[in-house]
Amino acid sequence: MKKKVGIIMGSDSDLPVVEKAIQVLKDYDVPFEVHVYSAHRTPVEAREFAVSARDNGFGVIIAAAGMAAHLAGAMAAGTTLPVIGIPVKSKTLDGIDALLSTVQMPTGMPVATVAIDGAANAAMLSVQILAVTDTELAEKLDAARAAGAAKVLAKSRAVEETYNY
Ligand code: RP5
Repeated sequence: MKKKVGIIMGSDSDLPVVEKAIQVLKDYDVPFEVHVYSAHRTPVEAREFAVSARDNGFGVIIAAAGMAAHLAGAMAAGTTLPVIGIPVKSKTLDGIDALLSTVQMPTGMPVATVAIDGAANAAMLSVQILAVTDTELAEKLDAARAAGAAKVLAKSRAVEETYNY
């Protein structure tokens, strides 16, 4: 049975960012569930998700939140599954508030924090974690890396042809 990725966001207003993670997981054919649970507004549901995640077939949790972003930390407090935090940019502090709230976890409660609004990388990292025990997924990752490198080298050739003298 393939492990699922749990994607939790603090508000449906985080969806425009979270959709980038959803797309990556679809691209890799990784099963996932998406929920809106807030560390502050619905702490009971958030906690229940975290503590039952391993038994419910999840292998990784991605938590996206903005402002005083305690969601990823709350997930980490409830499970020993790997938790990836996405700090979501807000209007007032450009996401620095969420970045610091997500990344500055106490020892023993790690959250792997990606860049502000870095949802695609959060999903990539979750795929890489699942690929530790999934050869097919690892091969897909290798193929994507090779395709990405080929694209960059093609761009390099175009620049070289235009500007070298
Ligand atoms: C956070 O507060 C959410 O993750 C969201 O980024 C932010 C604002 O939420 P809304 O007021 O838009 O629901 O908890």
